[in-house]
Amino acid sequence: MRLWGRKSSINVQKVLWCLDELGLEEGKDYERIDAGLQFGLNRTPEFLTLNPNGLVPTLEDDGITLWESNTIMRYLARQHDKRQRFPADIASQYGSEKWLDWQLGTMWPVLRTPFLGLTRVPEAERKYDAIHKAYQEANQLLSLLDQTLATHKYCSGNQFHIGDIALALCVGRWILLHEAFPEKTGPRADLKNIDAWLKRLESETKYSAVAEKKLNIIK
Ligand SMILES: N[C@@H](CCC(=O)N[C@@H](CS)C(=O)NCC(=O)O)C(=O)O
Repeated sequence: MRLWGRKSSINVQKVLWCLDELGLEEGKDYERIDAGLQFGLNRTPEFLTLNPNGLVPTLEDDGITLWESNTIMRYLARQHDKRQRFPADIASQYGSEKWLDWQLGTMWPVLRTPFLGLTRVPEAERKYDAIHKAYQEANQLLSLLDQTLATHKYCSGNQFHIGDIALALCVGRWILLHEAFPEKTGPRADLKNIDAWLKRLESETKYSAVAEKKLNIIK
């Protein structure tokens, strides 16, 4: 198995965390090639035949080439979950699916404005009104997750699933953005169930191995 992608990417981190949960190790069970941002490689003709988007992560496994981080996690959970790390019952599985789509289709499109705006866009070009507005919208959206976590240990029930991986990495960036740029984001919502869920992820899963401790800011 070969994974293309730099470790600092949220979408690569999803796959790394998922591989870790499945007990698959870099160098033993899969090879990882740094690609994207400072490492380049993702626009080479070789890479574009694997992933015409020129984005990471991209996974090659047993003649199958996949891109889209959430799809890669779904594939890994179906194909490589020998120890039943992720529950396969229909309620847990589709509970997780729902949040995976929400993370990609609803949450990240909002959070990417402050994230890219404050970490990748040069300072002179930053649109601070849009950044502030989107961060406040992210507060509202995450209150929906917080409500679910009031009655569930994890996003799809009482067992950890790949939906939690996608969500937690978004939530981690939401926290770090406010820590690094409080005056630009405006207040961060106080969401106690999310706080408790993050602590649970730290103690019961491999979250800490991939979680960013500080924002990766490209000047
Ligand atoms: N929807 C895709 C998005 C992939 C994506 O945007 N990847 C970013 C990194 S998070 C990328 O490759 N950026 C170009 C680069 O790193 O050079 C997924 O979930 O995998």
